[in-house]
Amino acid sequence: MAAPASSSTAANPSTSTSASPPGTQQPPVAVVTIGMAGSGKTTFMQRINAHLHQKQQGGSTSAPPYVLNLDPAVRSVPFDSNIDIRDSVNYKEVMKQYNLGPNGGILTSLNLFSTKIDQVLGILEKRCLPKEDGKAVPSHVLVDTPGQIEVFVWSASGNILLSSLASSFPTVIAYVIDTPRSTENTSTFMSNMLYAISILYKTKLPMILVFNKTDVKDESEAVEWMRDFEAFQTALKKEEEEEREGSGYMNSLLNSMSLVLEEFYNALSVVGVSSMTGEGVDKFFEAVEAKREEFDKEYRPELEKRRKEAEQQRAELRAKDVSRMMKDMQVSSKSKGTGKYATRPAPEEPETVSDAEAMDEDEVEGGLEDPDEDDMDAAEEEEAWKQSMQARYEAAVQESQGPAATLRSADYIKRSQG
Ligand SMILES: Nc1nc2c(ncn2[C@@H]2O[C@H](COP(=O)(O)OP(=O)(O)OP(=O)(O)O)[C@@H](O)[C@H]2O)c(=O)[nH]1
Ligand SMILES: [Mg+2]
Repeated sequence: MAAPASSSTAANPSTSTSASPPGTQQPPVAVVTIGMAGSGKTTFMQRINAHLHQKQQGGSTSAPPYVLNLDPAVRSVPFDSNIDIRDSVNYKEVMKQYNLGPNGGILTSLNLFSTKIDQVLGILEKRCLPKEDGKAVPSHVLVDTPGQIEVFVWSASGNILLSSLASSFPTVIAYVIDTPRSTENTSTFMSNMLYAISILYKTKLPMILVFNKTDVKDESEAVEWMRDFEAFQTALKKEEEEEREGSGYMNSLLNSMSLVLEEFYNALSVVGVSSMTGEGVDKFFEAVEAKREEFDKEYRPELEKRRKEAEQQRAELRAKDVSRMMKDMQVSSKSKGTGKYATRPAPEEPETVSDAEAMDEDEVEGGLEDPDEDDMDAAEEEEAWKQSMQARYEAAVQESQGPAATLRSADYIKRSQG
């Protein structure tokens, strides 16, 4: 069992003190299965779900896994899911209503679902994060995704769903590969690896390569091609000789790729699994625990850094907005006759002739004023006006942030006016 998470987000109370026994307070790991169509994601989900249920019945202190199905197009899922995209979005209706094809339908369904991400996260956090009462929480949140990888990984909604999940839970990608299919030849293998890299870089989450269907063909050849550059070159040469076709440029490309990919392979965990027989599932969970630690050590600080940067950018934007608004208000106040251009009240209309005479006298008395003194007054008044407007604006902004902030800004206004 891995050590408890070393750091946690605000939404993650794993570090809070609680009466529950140590070890049960770890937040669950979210395992997101991604992979090409038919690679066996759903069957794999079913297998790991069954494995965790079995463990739980065997006396594990964790609650059963929490399961999410994000594939809107699947007819039936062979496991009980706690949250199912199909409960909130009808894929066929979406296709009909928006006049879309299958991929557009999946994309739009995901988009519609991602608008509810706050509710989904709310439920997940309520059900899965450790609480003060020490009630058992699941050790894993399992997520199944549609086979159209590009629709899930490259869409804005996929990004929202993944990053939201990763902001609350340590999140690991299980990239499921159809082993017999992908080791058919070197170019299929390389294409699959390139796809995995692009997902690794896009999601920036720890990844486990799950070579599935090992009951048909085991993962040893694939692992050899990854770990031993020469073995891959040998396989490539063999294919070249067998085909005797002029695929020269492809081979040299594959050759150079295999050299470049060494770095990438080092970042990955690799396991061979048969979702059919259950072989290798224990190894998979060992890899998940290792990746959970990696997430806490490397990915979470990076996520925090990105979040802080985004917050700072927002603050800077807000500051710019304030100064632009202050300028706007000055301009509009000039045209409305307030501010520096209206330091004196407009003269009242005389009601009687004697009033008019008295006003004339006043004007003569005050007619010649010291220009410097006049400027000083205007500058001071402008400054006071600016301060008061700034205070009012800040008060308005803070008002939306709660009563305590409003009290503080009310004080400030009093002080700046008094
Ligand atoms: N022999 C064998 N077949 C498997 C294994 N895992 C999955 N399959 C088969 O592969 C086919 C596809 O499996 P799914 O689990 O539906 O694959 P998927 O990736 O969820 O498919 P999409 O969601 O449509 O992308 C099915 O016929 C499964 O029975 C395995 O470990 N061994
Ligand atoms: Mg599936």
